[in-house]
Amino acid sequence: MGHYKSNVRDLEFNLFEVFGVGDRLGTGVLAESDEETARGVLSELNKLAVGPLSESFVDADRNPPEYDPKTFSATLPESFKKSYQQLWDGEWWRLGLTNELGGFGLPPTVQWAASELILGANPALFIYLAGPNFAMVVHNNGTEEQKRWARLMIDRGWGATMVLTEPDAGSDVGAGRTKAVKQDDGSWHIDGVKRFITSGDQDLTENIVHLVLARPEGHGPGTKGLSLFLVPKFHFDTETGDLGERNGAFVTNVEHKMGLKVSTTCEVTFGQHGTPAKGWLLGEVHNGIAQMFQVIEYARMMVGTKAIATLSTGYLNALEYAKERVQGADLPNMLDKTAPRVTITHHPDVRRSLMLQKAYAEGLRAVYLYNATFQDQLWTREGDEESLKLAERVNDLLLPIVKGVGSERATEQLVQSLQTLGGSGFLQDYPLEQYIRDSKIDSLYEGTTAIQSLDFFFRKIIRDKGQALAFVAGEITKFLETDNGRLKRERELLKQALEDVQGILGAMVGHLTASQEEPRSIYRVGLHSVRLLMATGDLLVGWLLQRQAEIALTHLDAGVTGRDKSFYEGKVAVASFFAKNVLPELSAARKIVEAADLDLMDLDEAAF
Ligand code: ST9
Ligand code: FAD
Repeated sequence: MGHYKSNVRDLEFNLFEVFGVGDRLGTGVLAESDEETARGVLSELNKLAVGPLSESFVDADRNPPEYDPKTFSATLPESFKKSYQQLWDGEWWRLGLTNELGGFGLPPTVQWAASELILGANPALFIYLAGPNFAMVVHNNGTEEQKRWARLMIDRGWGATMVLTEPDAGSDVGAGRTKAVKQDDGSWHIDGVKRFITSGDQDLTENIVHLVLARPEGHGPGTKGLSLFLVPKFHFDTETGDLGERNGAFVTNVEHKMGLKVSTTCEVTFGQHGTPAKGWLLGEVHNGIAQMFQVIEYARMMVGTKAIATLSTGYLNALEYAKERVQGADLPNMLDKTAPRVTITHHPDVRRSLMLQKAYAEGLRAVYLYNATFQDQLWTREGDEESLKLAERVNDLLLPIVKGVGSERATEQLVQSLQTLGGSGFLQDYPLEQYIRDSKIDSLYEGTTAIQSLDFFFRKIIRDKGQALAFVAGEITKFLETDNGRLKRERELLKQALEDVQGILGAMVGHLTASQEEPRSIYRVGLHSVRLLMATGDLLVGWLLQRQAEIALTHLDAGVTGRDKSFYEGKVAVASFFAKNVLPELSAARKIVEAADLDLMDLDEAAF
């Protein structure tokens, strides 16, 4: 058996029982798919994920890519290339594409549910599949000529990268210095050094198209002065796609990393090795940062889903181990040295930890799929302009939660999954240590958690005038109003949690307003923005787990038996546990934010 433990049952429960995705299928752009198609996709992909895709997970970690500075090239391990080929041959790269570009005609909810299987089995495989999806962005923004290039990218299976970061421009993308100089033939010469570029080189695909942010000469500072250029590794015949000369974008280093080693992280040097790095302005318009954010939004959702996928397989591995491992006596018998030894699932602390892992794994899965329901609406374009605008806003609001909270909770809870295995968890015989190493990156790239929290507060709440947040809060309130006499205590706790998050937000808005008089007051926002992000994440997890529990109760009332009974009982238990053990912590968070002071900002750096 491979390392990967998927949870297709929970994916299907979310899709078809909680979010009613089946109702959308069969019409418009989804005309070709029905519930059976969607279930079939999950089932087929699951076979691949637990089998061939996860097979190279360990080998590719122990035998990471090799870099040859003489040829500026990176070579991936054979085992990994085999897994990639299977994914490619199965045409799974079509999953995220629109019908026009050869997609399967499935909505984003199903796409992301299916993606979880790849991301949990072997995340780097998914990341190397970026070509077709990035081609879609090229297609959506490109000139007629560039639309043809997008098709070549798809048809010929080229790789693609997103190129923003530089040594002095990480979170602060606008500090980028790479420049672009216009040529007489309409192309541009790119000049500069980018770092940390994922998939910058590999030997899986014949060509790579880099999507590069660079500053055209004479353009202003910051992100608004950046434009997006298409810079291929090899020039190509724009009719046939046949490869020509090498372009001047060279990988000049591949980083040695803590985890996710098979995903190459490259320094890419443009135009500094005797060959110009020719690029073409995307869509012939200077709108680089907005265009790049179309890629970033997809990638942030991907990163959050990756983290949650890893958390889920981590939990299921821990659970399997705990059910087998016999150690110690049951607590009531602790004084009886002859008492029978029990499996560790009998120990209260192990139960507590497993249930918390389950709560975040399943609750955050529900959060990312809830987010994807709004992407579904944008995908099908159903509803009037106003409801589409709202869907866009809510999607924007939820992305930093999926990315920021998903990655932080995954890191935290995967450490607990490892803990469940005791000393064995520390060994490479089990996948937990690699899960932790491979998923730590998720809170760093695509905008660190601090950046997600600032995006959440300033852009997604304040700039939005709280409209998207009010909608989600309204949905929670509606749920609370449909009291059916069950899980009463849990609902009360959820109501309190909603009030607490509103209290945290109210206090932060107060700090922001006060900054008009006293500019330093804005530090109070910065000191607590991550707390707000995490608290909102807990609120959403608590709410969605309770929504799931309601559905589970109706099945239990109807007398389901066997594995279904256990599944639904688990849903009720986890919602109740989370409400009683985690949601009350939001009241403390609220008190902390309400009492925010500036002591930390006043402190001399030397005192740290
Ligand atoms: C990276 C890559 O880390 C990591 C992994 C890559 C993996 C790629 C592979 C993907 C997988 C694909 C696979 C598909 C396979 C499918 C197969 C299926 C089987 N939303 O606030 P301002 C825009 S890459 C939208 O003033 P500053 C907006 O245009 C590196 N747009 O910002 C705005 O203008 P306006 C990632 C946004 O102060 C403009 O920016 N690096 C948003 O100038 C300026 O906004 C980072 O993420 C948004 N949320 O700059 C950097 N925010 O206001 C993190 C901004 O007029 N740093 N815009 O609308 C930040 O995000 C900073 O906040 C900053 C600040 C750079 C935006
Ligand atoms: P910094 O920006 O220097 O941040 C350091 C610390 O300061 C962080 O904790 C951060 O949260 C905090 N901080 C910084 N600014 C603020 C602020 N304003 N408010 C509060 N806190 C702040 N980039 C690409 O362009 N393409 C890629 O494909 C890509 N892939 C990557 C793959 C890997 C493995 C890695 C490690 C990085 C990758 N990156 C990529 C770069 C990645 O997006 C950046 O590392 C990330 O955005 C953070 O930038 P930085 O590392 O320079 O950290």
